Amino acid sequence: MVSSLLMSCVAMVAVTAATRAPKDKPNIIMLFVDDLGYGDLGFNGHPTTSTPNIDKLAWGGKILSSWYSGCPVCSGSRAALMTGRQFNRMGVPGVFGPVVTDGLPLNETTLGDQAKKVGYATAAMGKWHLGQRAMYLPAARGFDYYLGIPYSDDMGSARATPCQGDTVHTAAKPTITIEDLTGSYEDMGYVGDGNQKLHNDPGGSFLPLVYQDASNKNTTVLEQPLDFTHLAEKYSAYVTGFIHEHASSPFLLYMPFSHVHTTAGNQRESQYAGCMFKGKSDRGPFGDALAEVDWIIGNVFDQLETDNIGANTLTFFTGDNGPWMVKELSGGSEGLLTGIYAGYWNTGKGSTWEGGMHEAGFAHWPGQITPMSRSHEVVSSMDVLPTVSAVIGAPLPTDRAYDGKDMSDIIFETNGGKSKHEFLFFYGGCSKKPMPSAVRFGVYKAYWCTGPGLGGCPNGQKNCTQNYDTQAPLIFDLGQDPSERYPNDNTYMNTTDLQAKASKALQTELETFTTESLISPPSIPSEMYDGKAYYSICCKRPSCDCNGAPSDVSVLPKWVDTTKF
Ligand SMILES: [Ca+2]
Repeated sequence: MVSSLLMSCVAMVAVTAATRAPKDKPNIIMLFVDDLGYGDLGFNGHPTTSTPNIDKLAWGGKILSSWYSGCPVCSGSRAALMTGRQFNRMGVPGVFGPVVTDGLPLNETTLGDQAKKVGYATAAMGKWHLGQRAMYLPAARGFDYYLGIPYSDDMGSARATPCQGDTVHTAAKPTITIEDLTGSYEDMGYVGDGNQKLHNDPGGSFLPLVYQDASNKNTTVLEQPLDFTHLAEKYSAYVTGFIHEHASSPFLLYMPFSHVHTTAGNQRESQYAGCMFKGKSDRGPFGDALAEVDWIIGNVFDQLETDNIGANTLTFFTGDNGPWMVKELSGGSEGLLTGIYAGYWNTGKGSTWEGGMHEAGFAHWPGQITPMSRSHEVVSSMDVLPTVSAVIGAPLPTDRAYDGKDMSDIIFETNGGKSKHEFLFFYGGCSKKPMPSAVRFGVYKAYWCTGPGLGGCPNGQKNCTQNYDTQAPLIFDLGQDPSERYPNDNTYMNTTDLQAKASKALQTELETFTTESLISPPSIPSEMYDGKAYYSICCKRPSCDCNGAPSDVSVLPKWVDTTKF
């Protein structure tokens, strides 16, 4: 009896990660960097940024050089990634403000929900940005754990404790207004109805760092306003602790970085990094912030190696939208995706020009994905959910339309390695409902309108949006012309045939695409203060300013190194 018990204990111990077959419920890591340009990374040719860990992963896997985001701004892009569906199909606006009543509709199935169906442990780190009310935060949307800033870095002021040698201690004040934060998004039509309300909610003034555990669904405010200087150490401790704790069973780790989005105006240079990286990059504060992202990613992959689960882990990397051009040196780089034909330089974040939506991307899985390989087949962030679902064996819901496609053939080089996107439509930017702005088909991209990125037309120009006849869209051959310089050039393409093809696809899209409206759920008791409803995240009413504290590390799981908090 004793010996048989002993034997079974030994057998249990032996079933560790190292012995799990690589394709048996592999771990999934999704790396998602905020406002990262196509040209910002070492592997894509930036001469001075330092991204050795990201570059090593890209080269160790398959670079996906035609990866598109689902929306040229933050919330729409995340909604598309989390659900595999076009953001406007769900009624999600381009951007949710920090005090809104609505979020990603509660009947949507997220990547986390898919992983939970097949028994995965799930964690999210960083910028969620699909609604800040508890019912919309990760712990209610398929993630067991969440640590992060629930929206953009600039949606509230923050602290940044000084590093040695710093002469400036950036304080949280002055308070910024919701109008300051969402003004340029509103100008571009990216803000939904729920964002127009509740402007007097003080919770939007100071960035919170929150922790959630799905087992109790409590949202604990660890800091408000949070400290940017030590944020990366906390993120790193949390994700490496999660990996180690769950090394012997399958997990999904979603890492939408708070970096490298610009901050509110009270931070010098509108970027941040910890003391290891501050002032170190020749690329300046943006390069410092990106180096810190690379450091966290390096720690994650060191942890996989320590736990001997690298071969059990499929990783995707991309950005949520292109660089925010009007932020100048504090924003990212489009690289060669400049959209020269526009005649203005603001062709990044917020626009459907290539610079706004074409992202750096790769897939990495030692032993399953060919190292040093590359494909320019069209993929989308919307493909992640169907692809991961196929890989982990989680059936997709059958009661809804999916815009994303399983990209397994491309990353695993099966069935000719082709994209399943015959037509990939782009919504947002210059388009007015229900029209898409543009479509990618094969090497071509057709535009029914072109317009500038967030911040509008450069040089005080009133209107630089151009509309094109539905039958005669502007067409570029991106195979030969990634910088979009020579549209409708009949020397290289039969424009008439291509326009007819795009127009026919548009007609089908308009006939079949449906959109929904967001519904704001009623107030719940925890949202009431002094007889009035407030929806923001707040450490302590009425001011929501706790001067950084409280940092209640006792709520963190035992696998987090709380000395970093
Ligand atoms: Ca973004």
